[in-house]
Amino acid sequence: WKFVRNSIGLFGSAVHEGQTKTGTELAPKALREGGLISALYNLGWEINDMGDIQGKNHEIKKFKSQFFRNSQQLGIINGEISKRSFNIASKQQFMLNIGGDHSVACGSIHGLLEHYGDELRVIWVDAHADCNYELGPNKNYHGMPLGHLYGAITDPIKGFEWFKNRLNTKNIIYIGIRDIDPMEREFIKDHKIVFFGMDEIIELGIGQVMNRILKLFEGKPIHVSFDVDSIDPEFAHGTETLVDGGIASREVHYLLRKLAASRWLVGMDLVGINPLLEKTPELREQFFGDFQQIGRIQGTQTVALGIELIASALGRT
Ligand code: 6HN
Ligand code: MN
Ligand code: MN
Ligand code: MN
Repeated sequence: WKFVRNSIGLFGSAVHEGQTKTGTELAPKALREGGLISALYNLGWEINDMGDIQGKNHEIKKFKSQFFRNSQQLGIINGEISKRSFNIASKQQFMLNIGGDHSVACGSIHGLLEHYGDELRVIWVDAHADCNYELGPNKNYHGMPLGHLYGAITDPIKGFEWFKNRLNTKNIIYIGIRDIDPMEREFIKDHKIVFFGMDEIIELGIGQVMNRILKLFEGKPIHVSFDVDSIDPEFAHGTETLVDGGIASREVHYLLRKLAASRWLVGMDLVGINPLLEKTPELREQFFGDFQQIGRIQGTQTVALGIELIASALGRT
């Protein structure tokens, strides 16, 4: 595999249909208005901005589903995301998918699997394991995309006719998980999925965690699926599923800088930002975050942090 490390294929997935609150669909716009594009440009990237996929444009008459909320609509949206993700990877560009809730990672990873095949490695940074299947406790697909990609959901789902790729459970590592449903716990145990939960991060330190992960994934194309609820609510309050005791902001920046420095990182989802749930909704202008390198950014606390996280993953030193 190879990809040209100077070009980004970027799109927003303006989607909230994977859960019950509105707001995550506003994140792509908020990140753009906050200065995301110029931040990436200032880091030396060429940007192919494909615009946003709008969840609400897909009009479906019947929403009733035996599987999960908005299943047909999410199938159509993720089919579109998968196509874009595959096209970007085929052009050897970095795939940047701005969510949206975490349901949009189904499509982006599916598209990368189409191009990279079994070589692809995934780092899932999240408070949650997102591998519910059958009926997840809440019937929300944002808790299920990995269950689906692992092949644990076997029934055909209307809207997902395009879905065919599988993610081998050996090719994923979790970081930051601390709120796991019983079904997920069993699944992770049975499949011996490698994870670094909060206890492991505290006991080993994030430096040792990253050493181990980069050794395991050495030389492979890596995709990072980053849910902002992995971060401690102190630093990222604007998200639906807050879980206390999370990763500190300096540690997630370190994690992403390490991935950038490896030069194996080929894709990123940034998901879970909900500007409507922000504790302090006033826009903050940030001048303290490497002003010269990424320029001026602004947004709510979590939006501004989101831009900074993407910058760290894309080579800010
Ligand atoms: N996320 N495990 C819970 C559920 O509803 O299945 C929470 C899922 C959270 C999903 O944060 O992306
Ligand atoms: Mn969510
Ligand atoms: Mn998630
Ligand atoms: Mn989560």
